[in-house]
Amino acid sequence: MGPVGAGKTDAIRTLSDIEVAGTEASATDETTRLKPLTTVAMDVGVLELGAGDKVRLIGAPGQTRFDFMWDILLEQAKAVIILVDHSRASRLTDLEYFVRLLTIRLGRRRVPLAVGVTHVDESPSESLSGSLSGSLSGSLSEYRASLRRLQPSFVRGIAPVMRVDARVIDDVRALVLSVAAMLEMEHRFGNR
Ligand SMILES: Nc1nc2c(ncn2[C@@H]2O[C@H](COP(=O)(O)OP(=O)(O)O)[C@@H](O)[C@H]2O)c(=O)[nH]1
Ligand SMILES: [Mg+2]
Repeated sequence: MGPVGAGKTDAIRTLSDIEVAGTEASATDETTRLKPLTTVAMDVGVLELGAGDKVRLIGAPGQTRFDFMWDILLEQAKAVIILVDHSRASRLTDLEYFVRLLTIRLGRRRVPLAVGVTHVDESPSESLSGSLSGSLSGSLSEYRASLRRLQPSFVRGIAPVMRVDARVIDDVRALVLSVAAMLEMEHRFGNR
């Protein structure tokens, strides 16, 4: 999940072992100004883990008029990843919006969550690397602080916050494997 332009479609394209069943179409509403093509329904990809295991990658629709689909997708979701566009002034409100939405829609369910911070390269003044004041852990910590403040009840364990470029396979793989690892731990050790 994540706001329009955060990199959901690209992340799934980057990682999927099958051709992504994309649903890109011309935007006709408020997103037209943001980009000419937008995700109107959802993106579906598959990551093969070997031994027949697969991770199905679903990019949730970014437009609010498709909100109803989120309940259907979340019902089957084993884990959730939120992508946040670091170049947007509203980046913290964006994260909070999705955390609140998930809190309401997941109800009593608990799932692993990971947060991927994208478009860092496009925000030089806010760069996550470089000067001390804008150091990697420094800027990522504003997202972590936001999560601590919200204390989302649906999150199982602690949600990792990682810098990712949706076009870079190693970045996206690390993000997906972080939630896969949490699921693996739970599967093996339960709540111990
Ligand atoms: N510069 C830069 N571009 C990115 C990054 N992540 C994604 N993009 C680009 O941002 C654009 C929007 O991504 P898209 O996957 O369509 O976003 P969606 O609306 O969330 O599906 C695409 O052109 C991506 O290639 C990043 O970390 N840096
Ligand atoms: Mg998209």
